[in-house]
Amino acid sequence: MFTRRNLLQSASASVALAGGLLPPAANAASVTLSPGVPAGLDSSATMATLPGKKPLIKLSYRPPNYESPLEYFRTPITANDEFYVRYHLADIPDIDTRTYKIAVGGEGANGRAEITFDELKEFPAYEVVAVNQCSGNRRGLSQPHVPGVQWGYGAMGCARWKGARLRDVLDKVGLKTQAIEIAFDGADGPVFDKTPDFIKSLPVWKATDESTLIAYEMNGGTLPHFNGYPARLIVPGWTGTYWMKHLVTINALTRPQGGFWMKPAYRIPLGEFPVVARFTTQEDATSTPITEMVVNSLITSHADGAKVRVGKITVGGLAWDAGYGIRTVEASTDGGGTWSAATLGEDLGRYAFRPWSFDLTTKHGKNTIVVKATNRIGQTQTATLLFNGAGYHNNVMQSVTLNAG
Ligand SMILES: Nc1nc2c(c(=O)[nH]1)N[C@H]1C(S)=C(S)[C@@H](COP(=O)(O)O)O[C@H]1N2
Ligand SMILES: [Mo]
Repeated sequence: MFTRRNLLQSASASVALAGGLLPPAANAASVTLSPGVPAGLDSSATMATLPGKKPLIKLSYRPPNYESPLEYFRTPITANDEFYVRYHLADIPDIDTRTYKIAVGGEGANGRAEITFDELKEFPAYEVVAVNQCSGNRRGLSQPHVPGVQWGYGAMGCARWKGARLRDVLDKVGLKTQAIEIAFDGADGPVFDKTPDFIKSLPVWKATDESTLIAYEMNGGTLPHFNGYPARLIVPGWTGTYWMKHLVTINALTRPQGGFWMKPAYRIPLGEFPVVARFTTQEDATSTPITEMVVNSLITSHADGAKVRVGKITVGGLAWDAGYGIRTVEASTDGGGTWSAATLGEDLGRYAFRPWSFDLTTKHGKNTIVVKATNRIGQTQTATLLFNGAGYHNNVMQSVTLNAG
């Protein structure tokens, strides 16, 4: 069990290991679990099955946080029942589409509207294949460790989403010129009063992008309960935190949304990461909300330590970025000394997982393969972690060691 106490102990132990040179957010004195994460967080990952899902790696039960195992990433589309689940709040209602409504308004809107599920489906429908990745994917690999859900590699998935454009829905009420952000709330709520409700906002430019959807279909089926049934926001290119599930409220704002989940939560140090998309109305002197994903890749054909034969084998996996598009995936079998291009697979769109494969000849014993992706604007993965106190944006090049024999 991972209790508050041993989390604090492990945090102070890593402070000691690092000689106290940690950024303030990771200091033992300031370590608190995010309000959505209960004290009973389970550090020993176990496979568990939520209703309607295949087994996933359970990291916490209340709220439910379950990641997908490596085997579910052998295809560029993640099946609905294999898709990861991330919640901050434990009270997740069962929604009846006959009574479900989305309320649209706010002081930055010219009017108000209530949109029923049937009305949502009457808007022109659009589809996008897009990766939904939690900002904290791979947080559990952060050295030194940081508090929060200890995700491995599987807090991500890619699906074909279908729904109405958010901008068409906003057109129903009309935006005032003073509108700067659009804020979203879902039907889930906190179990304890002290946990702030999960409210997120987007800058108007991203909210009204043609690819930002309110989706009611995922891979041709309804959304699974745990992935936002009956409708959720799809924000291609941006991390999962903005992809509001069980969407029930949309408010146009003339001032920055001031809730906990916009600040201090989900922030990165200003200027640390090479991201293009800015959320200027939320920036302060030292931090910015996390926005778009950094370029990344994952070897999914083999787990680290897998047994393979001596001779020709094919290693494969996925690459993705914020939607600039993957230009190359390269692999190295000499620890990064020399790199060879992998073959890119099917292109399902610029926001999708891009499959790749790489042929190599193994020698008897240990064979280590490192992979890195580069996108069309020249961004690539880092060799070492760009540390931040929340464990976001981990795109360290991954390596696996295969045992040939
Ligand atoms: N209503 C609601 N929507 C939410 C959240 C939440 O806690 N409640 N978590 C967000 C976060 S942080 C992530 S990473 C994604 C995860 O989407 P998934 O659970 O469908 O995989 O949902 C987002 N939308
Ligand atoms: Mo997330």
